[in-house]
Amino acid sequence: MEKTLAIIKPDAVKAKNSGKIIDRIEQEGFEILGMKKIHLTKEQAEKFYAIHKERPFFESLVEFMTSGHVIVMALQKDNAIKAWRDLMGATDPNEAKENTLRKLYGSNKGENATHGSDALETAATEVKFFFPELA
Ligand code: 3AN
Repeated sequence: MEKTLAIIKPDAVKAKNSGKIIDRIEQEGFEILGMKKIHLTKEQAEKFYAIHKERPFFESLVEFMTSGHVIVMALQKDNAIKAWRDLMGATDPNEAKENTLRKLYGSNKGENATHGSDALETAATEVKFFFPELA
């Protein structure tokens, strides 16, 4: 079965929405293989988002992701990558479908409550980044 990396971002943790998000993950049939609450260092965030280094929002993304605790999870399900991205909704919460996590709990393109891997290769890299024991 497929694995993906999910992150509950600092905005959602601060707003005390983590419990509701984790409940949704379980109700939608994902198995949580690993979960931890951490405060990313600048170095970790820069490394994790290295693929976006040239994007204009890179610095603010790193600043936001290091602004508070996050909850990182390795999730497993059939087609976990797409299933988790569907549950999150569009990057911009204003464009996300009703009842998706970003629609419910996100504020804008940066503070959008959750992260999810976007493809098989990135999922493998991202799961390994936080849960080397699961790789
Ligand atoms: P997704 O997380 O839906 O795959 P990407 O790959 O476009 O979206 O964006 C990667 C990360 O950069 C996301 N965590 C998102 O919150 C952030 N991001 C994307 N666009 C912007 C933007 N215009 N301003 C601030 N942050 C952004």
